[in-house]
Amino acid sequence: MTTISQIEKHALNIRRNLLKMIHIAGSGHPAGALGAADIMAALYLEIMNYNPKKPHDENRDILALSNGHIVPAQYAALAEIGAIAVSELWTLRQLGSRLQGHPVRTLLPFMEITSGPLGSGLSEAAGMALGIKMNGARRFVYVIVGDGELDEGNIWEGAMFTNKYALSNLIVFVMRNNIQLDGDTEDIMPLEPLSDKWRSFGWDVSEIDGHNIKSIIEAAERARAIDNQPSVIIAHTIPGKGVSFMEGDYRWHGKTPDAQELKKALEELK
Ligand SMILES: Cc1ncc(C[n+]2csc(CCOP(=O)(O)OP(=O)(O)O)c2C)c(N)n1
Ligand SMILES: [Mg+2]
Repeated sequence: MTTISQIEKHALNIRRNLLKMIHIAGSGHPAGALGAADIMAALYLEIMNYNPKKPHDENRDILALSNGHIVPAQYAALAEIGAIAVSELWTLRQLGSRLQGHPVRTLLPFMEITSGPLGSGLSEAAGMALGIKMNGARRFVYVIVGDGELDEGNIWEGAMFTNKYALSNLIVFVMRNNIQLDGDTEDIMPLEPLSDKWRSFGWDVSEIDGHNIKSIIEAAERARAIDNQPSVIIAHTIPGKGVSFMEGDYRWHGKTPDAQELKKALEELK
């Protein structure tokens, strides 16, 4: 078993590496990725059932990243578990690299869906969860969606479908960081009361501090124990978490840190 403080160390490495990657690439989305680092670390180091050496194991759990723009956090997490080499991280967004700016399913092991166009990941994951259920297998499909991504109608189609088939093997994490591309979510398209919306679609809802590793693990355990409906975990997170000048500021949604900013950020992430 991995301890909480070990997972926190992995989350710190994920934050440091994803910022370096985005800086070298000259393009990327630091705010959401930094906010998702603790959940990525908890999923790969503790929550999910898989063997890093066996991506084709038909009994392992699945993580579908629907808000594909935060994929540097996932690549960095895959490096933490040894599924890819740290040196490969520095090829982000280069021509011919397996690490494109948004996930490409066929390029890397453990990339379950191709994403980037927001809104489709939940529906794709629901199809997988239904297939798993029809096969009578015990596997979980975890999905990460952004809060701004919830503006996409397709999310709610997926939510209805998942409820119709009572896909209790599907667990969604909503990155509730209150920002999207060019503003705060409640200014652009108000989502509240968000829990009530999911509940009215037939989902079990929990809300957690998405930076508290213990809370993340416990919420996933609770969700796995529910056997008659899908679960959503609304994870309250801080965009840019860990870097003072990025925290809470939507302008870091898709802005690359320059050399000075990277240096300052890495000094803070220790
Ligand atoms: C269908 C579609 N429309 C627009 C975009 C452009 N886009 C990329 S990320 C983003 C904001 C999404 O908000 P959220 O999921 O909350 O991301 P965060 O800013 O928190 O990282 C938008 C509009 C896209 N990728 N796909
Ligand atoms: Mg957001």
